[in-house]
Amino acid sequence: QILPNSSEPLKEVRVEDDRTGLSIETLKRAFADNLFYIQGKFPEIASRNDFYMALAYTVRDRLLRRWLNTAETYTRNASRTVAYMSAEFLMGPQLGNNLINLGIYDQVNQAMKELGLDLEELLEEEEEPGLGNGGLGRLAACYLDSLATLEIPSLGYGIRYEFGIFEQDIKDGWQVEITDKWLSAGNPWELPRPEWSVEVKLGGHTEMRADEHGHFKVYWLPDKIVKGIPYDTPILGYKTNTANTLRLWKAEAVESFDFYAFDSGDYLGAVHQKTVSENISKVLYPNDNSAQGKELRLAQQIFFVSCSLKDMTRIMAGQNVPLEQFADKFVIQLNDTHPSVAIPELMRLLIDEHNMTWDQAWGITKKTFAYTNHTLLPEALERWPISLFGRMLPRHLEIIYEINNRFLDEVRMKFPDDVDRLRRMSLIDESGERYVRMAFLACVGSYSINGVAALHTELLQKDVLHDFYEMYPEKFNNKTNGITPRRFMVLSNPRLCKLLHSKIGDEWVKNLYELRKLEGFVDDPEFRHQWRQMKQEIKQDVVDYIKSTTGINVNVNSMFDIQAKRFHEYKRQHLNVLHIITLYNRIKANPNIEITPRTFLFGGKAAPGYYMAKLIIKLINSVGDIVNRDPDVRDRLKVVFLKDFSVKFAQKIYPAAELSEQISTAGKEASGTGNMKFALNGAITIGTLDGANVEILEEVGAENFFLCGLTTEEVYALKAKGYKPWEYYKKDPELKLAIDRIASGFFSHGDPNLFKPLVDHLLGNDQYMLMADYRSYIDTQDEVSQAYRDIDRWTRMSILNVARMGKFSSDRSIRDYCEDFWKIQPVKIDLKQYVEATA
Ligand code: F55
Repeated sequence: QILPNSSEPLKEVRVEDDRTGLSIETLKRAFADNLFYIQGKFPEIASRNDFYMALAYTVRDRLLRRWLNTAETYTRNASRTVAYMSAEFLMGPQLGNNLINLGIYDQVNQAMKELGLDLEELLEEEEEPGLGNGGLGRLAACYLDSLATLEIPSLGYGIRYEFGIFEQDIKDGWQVEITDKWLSAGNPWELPRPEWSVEVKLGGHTEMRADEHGHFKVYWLPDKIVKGIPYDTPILGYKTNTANTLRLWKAEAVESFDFYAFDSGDYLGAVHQKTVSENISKVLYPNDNSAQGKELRLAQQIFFVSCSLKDMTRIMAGQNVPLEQFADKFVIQLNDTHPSVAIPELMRLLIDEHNMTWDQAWGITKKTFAYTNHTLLPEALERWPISLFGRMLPRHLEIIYEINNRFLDEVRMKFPDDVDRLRRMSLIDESGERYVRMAFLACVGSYSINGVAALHTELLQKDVLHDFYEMYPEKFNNKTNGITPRRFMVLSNPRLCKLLHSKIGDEWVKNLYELRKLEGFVDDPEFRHQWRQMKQEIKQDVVDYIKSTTGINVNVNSMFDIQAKRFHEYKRQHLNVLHIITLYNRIKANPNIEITPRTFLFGGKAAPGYYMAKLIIKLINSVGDIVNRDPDVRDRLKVVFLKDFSVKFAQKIYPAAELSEQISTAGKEASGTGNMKFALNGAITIGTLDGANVEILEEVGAENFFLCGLTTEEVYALKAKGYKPWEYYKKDPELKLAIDRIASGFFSHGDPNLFKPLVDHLLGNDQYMLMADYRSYIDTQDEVSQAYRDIDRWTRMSILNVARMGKFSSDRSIRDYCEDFWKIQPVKIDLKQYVEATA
């Protein structure tokens, strides 16, 4: 019973227009009101941040009505709900996106203008929540946007890190990390919900004891309890009334001060306990594609997963849905294995805390979870040392052992007398130190297992999860990633949108396949002219930006050749560098050589502990120092490292790109999503047959894509027959010269030691086969340069890339998830005045 029992029925009360109205006059009034009553400022003394906050609250008020209507509808209908569990949500700035999705960007722009303020400047003011590393976290954010846009009841569950991904500075060409204090100016988009706090147990031991009926039961006696406090952020769909919730958990000590240790006089001990608890949600681990096996990381995982599952049982109780129907009420999507301890945690909750039998609990669990794998790299597959796992989660380890025993019985039944298979498939790796294999646990405990691009899913089935594919072929399926066109087109590329609007309207924002209509204009010279004009204007903005932030002069007529993504050897930013050096060497050999002017832009962070990735950043800056200054180059080549790549920054960069570098070693990049963002904004891809590149090529056509490099099969075959990078180096004079220039110290003030580790890697084992792919890459780049000189051909390719990107909307991905295995339908939200209780 939510409403008080009273003889007087509750009256409907109209919420003040100032909190809901969308007219320019109302927006201005509401803005002034928020500046005064929330920021406590009058315009003359208000800072830009005060203005930003006042506007953010004005927008939030308008979201709240939709949010509460949505929550009320879901509660009333006890709607089936997707719980998207992810250790990362890389949301990006919220204000602009909410203006777009509310459909009031132009009104607010006008309102601000009339108040003498510049909306662009206010948007710039927002500190983005960098609660993710890269692709995986950004995918989660795109999916929340699509879920809300498609009106699917959903909740995002994660961690409210106090410090998100570090801020990147460059000092003397090296990456330097600075802590990210995204909360320091306050976060207007979140609402704390302390009344829904939950407790999470950690450590201790288990005991078997008889209950009051004489039945034996396992009791877990933890040695630590932490409290999780939910912070909710509304996620509004594009031009719908649906506003779903992102619920992030902050860790706190159970009782701040008055616990046992304090009573016994151990004041500092008590304060220490508080710090230990709060550490759990303190900082995001800054590694992408590598799992570190750190204790605090496991604590983060069980913390947010346990909070979220208990939250789900609370929601069910509130809607009078019995726990037996857990799998009907919720589907839980696991964003990689980071939340996969949810599987034993749900078992524990159902068995230990709700007295279900094992079979009952397992039946529910197996129907609840679905697992998305994001990587084939062995170093990124999570494994927890048994000792560490058992110390923190003794009960969960027992449950995992039991799951494993029953699972191995199943395997034995299906594949009799195959001892090696049992060893390979066991949830416990016993080859040396014993580990829990989280990907295997996720496979056994889920009804669906998906990869994130067709090639990736195929390789999962053939390779990393082959045994599981043979065991459970019906569980495997592909869901090619997608990106939201709202943020990565409508918000970030207004010039392109205006041009599209004039030709094909706006339907494409909700149905990206509508972009196909552009194909009808590709032969129209006037349209092509407008297209080029548009690109030129966007590039000019970036030229100005680079000038003001780095002092480097960039030629607006040069080709903008961009590689922006996390730094990793498999992504091969250094292959790109070898191309730059090759062009430079050609100029040095013949200063009058005809060369297509290019600006090489790089952006991205390296994991702080990843030495080789940091050395590649240093190499880019070192090569830039030489190339950018050499008078022989005559400004035909420029190399710019754009520091601190983020969602906010990405939105500026993608629209300006002409060439998109997607050159990972075939078979290594699960999907990639930057590749989609570039192409959707009219860049042409130079890429390998890896991840979603394969599907982009298929969609845009081979004549609109620059393909290079070995295929996955060729990579495997070459490895098998014995790969000798040195041979490629010896045989190719351009490659040899490029490497020699690095090795000799030419780019390091004569110091041959600086880049030696990199050179040794490349000529030694060259794990990612740069040497093998060099020639193909360079020749393809030469074709790119040729193509760029044919302005009409290039423009046509650019238009056709945009026209044929429909498949890569995250709306398509989410629709596929819904139809294939979430089995969940849209719920329409009526916008009515919210009912408020009054005396
Ligand atoms: C973060 C932490 C750990 Cl322990 C492991 C991996 C990561 C991480 O950030 N992974 C990641 O971003 N993976 C990427 O996921 C994208 C979305 O599916 C893919 O497009 C991309 O290929 C993949 O590398």
